[in-house]
Amino acid sequence: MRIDKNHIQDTNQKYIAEHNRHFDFLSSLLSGKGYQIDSIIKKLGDFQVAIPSWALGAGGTRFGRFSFQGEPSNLEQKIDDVGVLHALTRTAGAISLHIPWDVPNDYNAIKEVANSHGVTFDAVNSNTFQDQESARESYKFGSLSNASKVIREQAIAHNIDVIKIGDKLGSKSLTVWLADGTNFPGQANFQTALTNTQNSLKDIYGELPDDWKLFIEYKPYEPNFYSTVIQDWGTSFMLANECGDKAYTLVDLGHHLPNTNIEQIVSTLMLKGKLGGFHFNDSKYGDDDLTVGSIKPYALFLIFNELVYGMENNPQNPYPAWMIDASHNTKDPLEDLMQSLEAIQEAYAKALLVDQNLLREAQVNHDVVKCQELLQDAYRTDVRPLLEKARLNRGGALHPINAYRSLNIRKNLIKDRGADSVASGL
Ligand SMILES: [Mn+2]
Repeated sequence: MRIDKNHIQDTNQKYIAEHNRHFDFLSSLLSGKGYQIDSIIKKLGDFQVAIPSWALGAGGTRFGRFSFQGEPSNLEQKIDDVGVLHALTRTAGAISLHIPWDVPNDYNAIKEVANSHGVTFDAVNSNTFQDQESARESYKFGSLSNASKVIREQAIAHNIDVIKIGDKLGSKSLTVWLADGTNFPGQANFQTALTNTQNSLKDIYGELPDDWKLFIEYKPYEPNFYSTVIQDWGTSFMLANECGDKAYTLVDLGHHLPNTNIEQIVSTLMLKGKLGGFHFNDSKYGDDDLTVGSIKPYALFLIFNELVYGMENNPQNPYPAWMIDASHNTKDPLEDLMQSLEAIQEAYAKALLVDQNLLREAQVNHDVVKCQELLQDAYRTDVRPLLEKARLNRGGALHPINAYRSLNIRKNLIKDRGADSVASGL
């Protein structure tokens, strides 16, 4: 499945006059306020978000999974789906693989497929939260933290394998998320579990190529409900510091208790040069994995406000890796991902409109009202014409979801792959 660029241009014809009207209005408004429109549009175009291989099929809950037709059943098809997203949005230029499901049979062939779509390989993800068929030891009671040395060694070896697979594809980072924890008080010794985790991570870190990064994800609960070994950003930060310069904290928006001030966490990590990566999603209650920006778009904007500030003022922090980590139980996964990409770009564009100099001045003057006005003035601006322009400049669709529908892409995927094609790794 490959989209002809001319077909995308054809779908744009219907919207171009309207786009031009909206863009001219917004750009004269923003130029009048002193904004550099071209620079904002370039930043939006440069902002690429990795798509996780596990988000291309229908997700599910422990109560059931309702398959979406025409899902990608192998790695090549998953990359093709990311290619579709990238062709339409021009902002999905990378894929993040999950091992063991995405091990290539033919590395060169897979690299060629990705290359033909302009898609690169972002962070590779290990999986020690479930047992694989061939596994000798079980992760039922944990992996890197397990009280059993043999089990820890199996989990360490798996992570090292994942690094080797990623290295052959051109990935430059490994993301580790652990399900390790306990369901009941007294089930495990907290200090032993943390020490084991630290030592296991150091062993993995020791195998990283020089130009790689290790991302350590955290989560307060689920699948375990009493304790999680890496429960919060502080624990992840501490472990990253213990490992060394190439280890960083990864923030997943859904991995926080309700009402956590995530923008403050982002700010602290960037100040300390330890924000390595980001998993975008949205939630109402917990790790809901909903479409980015669907529940709390203002919170997303505030997070981007800190990211923009950090990217401009914290040279000690490397450019973070951006990735979506969501699950699609009811929507067409590709449409859902396009909505997420749009929400991310929108929050980023609005954050770029915050006048940091005026904000600093208002903060110093303790003008609380002015501080809020500055943030909300940016937030209330309809920036969608800027996003459209960024896509248009790069050959993308003015309205990706409309183009996806009018080009009958899902219908074609079903025709190619069959109605009952199910994505692996979910
Ligand atoms: Mn995640």
